[in-house]
Amino acid sequence: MTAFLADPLALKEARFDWTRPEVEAIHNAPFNDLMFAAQSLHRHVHDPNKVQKSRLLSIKTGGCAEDCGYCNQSAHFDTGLKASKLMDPAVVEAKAKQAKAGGATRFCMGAAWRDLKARDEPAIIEMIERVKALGLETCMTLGMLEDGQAERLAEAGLDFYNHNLDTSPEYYAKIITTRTWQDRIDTLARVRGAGIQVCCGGIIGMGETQSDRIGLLTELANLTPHPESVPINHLVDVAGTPLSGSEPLDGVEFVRAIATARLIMPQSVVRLSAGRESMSRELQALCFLAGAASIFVGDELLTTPNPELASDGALFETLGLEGDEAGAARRAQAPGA
Ligand code: SAM
Ligand code: DTB
Ligand code: SF4
Repeated sequence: MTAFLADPLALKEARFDWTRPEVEAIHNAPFNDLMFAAQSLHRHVHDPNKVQKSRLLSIKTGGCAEDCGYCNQSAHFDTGLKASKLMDPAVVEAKAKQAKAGGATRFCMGAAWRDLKARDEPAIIEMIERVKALGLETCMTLGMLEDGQAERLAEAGLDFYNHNLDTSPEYYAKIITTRTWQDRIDTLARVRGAGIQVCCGGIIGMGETQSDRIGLLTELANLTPHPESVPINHLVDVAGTPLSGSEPLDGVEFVRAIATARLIMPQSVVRLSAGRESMSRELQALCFLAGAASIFVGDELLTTPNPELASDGALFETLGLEGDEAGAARRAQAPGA
């Protein structure tokens, strides 16, 4: 057995110098060893029966200038999606209230933008203030940020900014050509510099190799400090996008990615994000066992379907899971508080 898995609790001290062969040794360990280690570390650092319910809202849909090969919202592909303008902050607040009433403790707002424009900042700031005032943990994903913008979002009270690395550095250029890997790193540095917590993960099931998945996980784990939040998405297949028709990833391989993320970023909240609509209950249960501690609830992600609230309620009941109100309250305080 790889030495890392023989003593998983030793991994609770975060490291930022992971090599690919080390991450590969964890990822490809015998499945039972990997799962036992991931769950052992998970329950040592996190509450094993708490899974946060998060809710997404598309605050500006479609017509995006970027060409991310997986995305329903890119103007480069004909997916039949109806584009819309930036939502009114009062409408966003009403949606956030509904989300809270449905049990969500985190509200994630996403805009189909390449970057945040100065003219949209006042509305964005008002959204953050209104949602924050409801007592929800707030997250936004608005594309690239310039100097000064992250500071203004932080001042408005934003808890998290989501900006994903998406895939390995080698596979990246096959998925997106309109912005570089370095652009993403620069935006992440601005978010971190402004004191906003970082939400950064990726998508798997895009036809990448196992080595790409290990590469993505290694890059995430070498961000210093680690992202506080690590969404692991499975590709949602959208007809009309270049990645439509990709072979869905084997479930065991998906769970290995979650368990590896859990072990190499011990304090982070690993989130089982997009793609649950096509996962069995048993596969999702394995993801929780591997250390996933959040899901998106509600019947829509940003623009694609997600399981009904009632079926997730039944899943929580079957597995004896509870929401994570205390964790959300803690994370909604300023970082380091
Ligand atoms: N436009 C902004 C950006 O890309 O930075 C924010 C919104 S974008 C939809 C946020 C993330 O959602 C992407 O980085 C990607 O990881 C994820 N995503 C988008 N479409 C997806 C799909 N079809 N399946 C899985 N994840 C997807
Ligand atoms: C993330 O990593 N997953 C969420 C969130 N960040 C913004 C987005 C998933 C989008 C799935 C495709 C859609 O519904 O358009
Ligand atoms: Fe635009 Fe974001 Fe979709 Fe890329 S992922 S096309 S940046 S909305």
